[in-house]
Amino acid sequence: MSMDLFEQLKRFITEIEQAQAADAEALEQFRKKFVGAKNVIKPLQKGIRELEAEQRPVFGQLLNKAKQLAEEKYKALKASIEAGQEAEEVDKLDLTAPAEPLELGARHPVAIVMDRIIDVFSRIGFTIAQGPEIEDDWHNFTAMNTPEDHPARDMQDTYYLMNDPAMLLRTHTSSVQSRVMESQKPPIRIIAPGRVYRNETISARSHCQFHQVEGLYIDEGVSFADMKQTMLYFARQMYGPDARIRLRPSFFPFTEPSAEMDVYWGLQSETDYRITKGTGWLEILGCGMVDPNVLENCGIDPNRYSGFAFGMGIERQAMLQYRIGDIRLFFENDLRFLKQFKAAL
Ligand code: 2NM
Repeated sequence: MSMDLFEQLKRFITEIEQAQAADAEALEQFRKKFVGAKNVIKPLQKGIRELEAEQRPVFGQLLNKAKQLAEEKYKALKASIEAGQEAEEVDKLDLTAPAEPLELGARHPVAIVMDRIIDVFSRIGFTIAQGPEIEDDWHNFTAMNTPEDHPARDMQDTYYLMNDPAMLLRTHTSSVQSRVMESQKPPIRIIAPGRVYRNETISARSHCQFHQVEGLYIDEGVSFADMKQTMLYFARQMYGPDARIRLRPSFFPFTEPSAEMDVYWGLQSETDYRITKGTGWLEILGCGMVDPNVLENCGIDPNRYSGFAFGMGIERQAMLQYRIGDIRLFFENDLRFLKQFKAAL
C-alpha cells in the first residue's frame, strides 16, 4: 500500500519533468492536471495517514517537491509558448512596408516672421549676433547712452535680479550690439534677433516678453541715405515690391537723429482704418544714426566711423501679417492656435 503511494507520486514527477506543450490547449491540460485546484497531486496528501511514521516526512517532502516542480514547469511551458507566438507575429511582419507617416509639427509664427527678417538682411551681408538675456546695466543702458534718470531704468519698467540689482533682463537686443562693438572692429554689419523683457501689464496689445530684431551697420562714411535705402529694401522684401515707406522724426537715447518708419498699408477695410489709425500708414520699426556717445562708450572712434541702427518688434509684425488680434496668444502655447501655422512651414 505504502509502496503504491510513493510509486504514484514518482510517476507524476516523471510525467511533470517530461511534459511538453505544443500549444495553448496542451498547456491548459497540464495546468488542470498538475497545478489547478483539482490537480492529481493533492489527493495523495490524504494517503499520508496510511504510511509508517518514519516514512511520513519523507513522503511530505517529496509531495512538496512535486508541487513546486509542477508550478515551475507550468511557468516554463507558458513562457515558451508565448515566445513562440511572438516569433510567429514577427514572422508575419512586413518589414518592407512603408512606415506610418510622422505628423509634422508647425512652426511658431514668431519664428516664421523672425526667420524671414533674418533672411532679408542675410542677403545683403548682415550676420547674426547673439548675447545673454540676463544682462548687466552697462551693456543694456549705460553704454547705450541711457541716462540714470531715464524712465526705462525705473524699477517699475525693467526686471532686476533680486540677488544682484546690477543685473537685469535685457529690455532690447541693443545690449548685444554694444558687446559686438566692444569686441570687433568696423566694418560691423550685424542683426541681433532675440527675446526681450519689459515690466508691463499684460494685455491684448502689450506683454512682459516679446521678440526683437535689431540691426547695426558701422563703417567709414555710413550715411542717413544708406540707412534709408537699406530700410526701403527691407520693406519691399517683407511687404512686396510696391511697398512705400516714410520716415518720421523721433527720439531714442542711442541714435541721433532718430526716426520711425511706416509702411503704407492702405485703407480698404474698416480694420485698415483701425490698425493705421485712419492714416493708411503702419509703424514698423525705429531707426537712426548711432549716437557718437554710443560709439565712444564701446571703443569705436566717432571721428572716423559712423553707422546706423534699427530695431523692430516681431510679434507686432506677425500680428499684422497673420491678423492676430491678441499678443498673449503667442505665449500661451494653445495647440489650437499653434497648429494653424502648419502651412506656413
Ligand atoms: C531701435 C531704434 C533705433 C538701436 C541702436 C543700437 C546701437 F547699438 F547701435 F546703439 N542698436 N539698436 C536702435 C536704434 C534700436 O529700436 C526701436
